[in-house]
Amino acid sequence: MIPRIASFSLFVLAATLAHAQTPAERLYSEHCAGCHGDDRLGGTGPALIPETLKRMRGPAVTKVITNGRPATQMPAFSRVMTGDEITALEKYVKSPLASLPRWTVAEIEQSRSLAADYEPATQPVFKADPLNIFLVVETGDHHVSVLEGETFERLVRFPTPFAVHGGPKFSPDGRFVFIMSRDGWVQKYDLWSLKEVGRIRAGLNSRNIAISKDGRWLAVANYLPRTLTILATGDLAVARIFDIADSDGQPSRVSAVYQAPTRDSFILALKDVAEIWEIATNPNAEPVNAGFVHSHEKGMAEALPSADGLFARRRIKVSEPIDDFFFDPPYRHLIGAARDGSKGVVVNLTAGHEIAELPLPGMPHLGSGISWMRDGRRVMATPHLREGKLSVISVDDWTPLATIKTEGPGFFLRSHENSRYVWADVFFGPNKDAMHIIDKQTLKIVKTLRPVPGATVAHVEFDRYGRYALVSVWEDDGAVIVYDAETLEELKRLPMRKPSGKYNVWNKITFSEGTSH
Ligand code: DHE
Repeated sequence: MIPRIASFSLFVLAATLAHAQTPAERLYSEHCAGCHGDDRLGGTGPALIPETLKRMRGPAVTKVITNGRPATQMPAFSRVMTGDEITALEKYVKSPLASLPRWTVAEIEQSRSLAADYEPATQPVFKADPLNIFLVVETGDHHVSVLEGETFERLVRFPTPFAVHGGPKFSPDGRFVFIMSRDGWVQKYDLWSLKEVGRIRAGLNSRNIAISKDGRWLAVANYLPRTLTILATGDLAVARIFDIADSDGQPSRVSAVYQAPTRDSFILALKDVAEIWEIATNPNAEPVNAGFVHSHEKGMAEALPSADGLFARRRIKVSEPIDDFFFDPPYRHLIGAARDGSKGVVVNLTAGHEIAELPLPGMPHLGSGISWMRDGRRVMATPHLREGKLSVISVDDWTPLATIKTEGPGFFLRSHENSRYVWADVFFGPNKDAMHIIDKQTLKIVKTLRPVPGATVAHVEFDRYGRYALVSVWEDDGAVIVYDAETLEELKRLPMRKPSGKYNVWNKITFSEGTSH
């Protein structure tokens, strides 16, 4: 038996060792924690965790530590740290957190701030059609530019939280927009008064957001913690938090959340478990009667006050985890991608089970899928992240119809009801400067644009009438190029800081078939 005094010393030694900082942790505490948080979960600076940093590929993190970030408070550390220290620090911030962090309702509520100077306008403060304006996310310096849809004049340029990801979501009347960052911040912006309304940190590492059909609720899909946060859109207050776990209690990240307008529900893609969740956003939603389990069931998280009967949830069991969903226009079916990137799985949402499998090798990016009518049949197309091709599929019977060879793997596809063409980028590889224009009927590439040789050219958005197509030159000193969507001639070039997605209010609120939702 160990004498008491010795066991006490061993305890102290173990405790000391447990808290002894490595050199990299010491560097972090000394130089980074003040802005990025003791726990690396962010403060005035962004979270420094692999979930956030993995989108910075190659030596990007080393470069930021060494040189700082222009026009931000991030200083250059090249004079303060040696090269080896910077490498050790980079390794540390890219290492996983020791345990899964919590982010309670109280902490979320504490992060909520509403702008003191915000006054709602009674009409738009500009003359242009408020339903035809564009939002351009400029990831180079974390801003959004708001453009008129006729003249492409910039109405305003406002700062966003760090690293916006996914499409902003608009209230059904197009008046407000909600923007989410990878660090879980949700910003509400009034597109009539051109003023920020407020913001809240709904998660610690988040994927995307969806707004309910009636515009009252905003769902935030989180990786950290393993939750879905539902906010009231009016004042951004927390309405409900769901802990995400399958029926055996296995927790899961939420890959994405989508609005299913015809079903009055949110559909959740889960990363780690073989289930899809549907959450009703209206107590009278048709799916509520189709096997929903009420939300006070065991396993549901903190049940916060909200209107009775809201947010009833249904689990749809699938044979393996699937995510990255494409929905058919009536939202009766979805196709999800299997994890190994070899096939698509079709799920009938009404019946609540899988009905077909499609061979889709090369990692289909179904979230970018769009659909249109061809020879009297509805077809959908999806790019692939690992192969230079687009797959075209019949939505009537889920059979592959054609493969269109491209100059490399693409990320985004776009069209419009009034356009003859599909625009497909080549995001990856040496031909990232190419933009293919594809005839929707012949499925042939009719033109390949190369507006800035060598630069990444990606993501397209149309105006509400389908007359213009806006393309991003996805570089720090980049641009948005406005094309005539019929003649394919360049009309205007607007300088922008690494513009990524562009979003036309009308196309988004009407769920245009040419856009991803
Ligand atoms: Fe995205 C949308 C997932 C990497 C830019 N991306 C989406 C959506 C999902 C998704 C589920 C749909 C959400 C929505 O709009 O509501 N993205 C993923 C990934 O899993 C992936 C491959 C890895 C990851 O790191 O998360 C990924 N995405 C990227 C990027 O590296 C991109 C190019 C740059 C960036 O900003 O991080 C990128 N994703 C975008 C954009 C959209 C998007 C611009 C909105 C597209 C739209 O037109 O609606």
